Amino acid sequence: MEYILYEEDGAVGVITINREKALNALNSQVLDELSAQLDAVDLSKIRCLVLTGAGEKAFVAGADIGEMCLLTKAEAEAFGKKGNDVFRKLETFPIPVIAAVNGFALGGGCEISMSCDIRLASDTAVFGQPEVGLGITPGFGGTQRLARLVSPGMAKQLIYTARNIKADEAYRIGLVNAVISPEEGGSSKEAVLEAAKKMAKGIAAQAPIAVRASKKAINDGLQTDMDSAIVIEEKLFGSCFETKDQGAAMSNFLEKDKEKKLKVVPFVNE
Ligand code: DAK
Repeated sequence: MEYILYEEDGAVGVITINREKALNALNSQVLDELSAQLDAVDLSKIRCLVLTGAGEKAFVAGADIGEMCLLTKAEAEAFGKKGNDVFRKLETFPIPVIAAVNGFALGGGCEISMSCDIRLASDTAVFGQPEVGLGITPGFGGTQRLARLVSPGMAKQLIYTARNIKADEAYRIGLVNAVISPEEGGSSKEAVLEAAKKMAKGIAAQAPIAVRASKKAINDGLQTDMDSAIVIEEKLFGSCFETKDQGAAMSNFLEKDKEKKLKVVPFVNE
């Protein structure tokens, strides 16, 4: 692959969008390669993903404006669908995905971060939906995910004004889970990547089927009314009682032997 890097650290996979010269802007090739990389993740081994951008300056500076500039209506719709399909693949990916947002996350960059389960921002991160300044609407789900993630009023303000916001404001409005500052003199990008990997390892240490079921319950439940959502949770909760992890973890808790009680459960993927 030309624009996607992938490495594994134990049960954590790290995907890097690697088009630094164009601030990791999303062209068709990046989107195709990202989709192929997601398909190639070994889910029997990997329990959490981290998504980041190459370099210090940008996570993703948006969809590729050069590629979009001359699109016809039909081509624009096809480009929008290509992005939306990949973003939806990320959003519904069986295991959690953490965005380590190192720098600019504009337009499609903000949108791809919102397709991830959790966003950690470097202290240098900048978020925004500048599309109306380019004569278009957000096209990779921004009108929908931003309104759901923050609030309709705040999403409208950000989208209508095309104003960029810094990491601390993104945190204040609930767009990111945390802002990570480096040690004095350290790299902001390294700090956010390390924090994301650390969180990913913590997630990977939990019962994997229970984590996957929790993601599915939250995602599916948010698409429906509360009565139906609770049934979705009940079914997924019930399914955990067919796993070895549930039996082992609860028995360990009930063990009288303190040593054994505190022992980390070697969760299996079944
Ligand atoms: N696309 C293509 N190239 C980009 C880019 C982008 N979004 N952002 C940056 N680059 C390139 C620059 O052209 C430059 O390339 P060279 O000139 O060196 O060849 C290189 O990256 C470095 O950028 P700058 O020289 O501009 O760097 P600065 O530090 O001066 O400025 C910046 C950094 C992030 C403030 C600036 O690059 C910038 O404003 N970039 C554009 C940000 C932006 O507007 N992003 C939103 C794009 S719109 C849809 C599907 C999707 C979308 C919409 C509809 N459908 C089809 C339905 C999504 C739209 C968007 O994402």
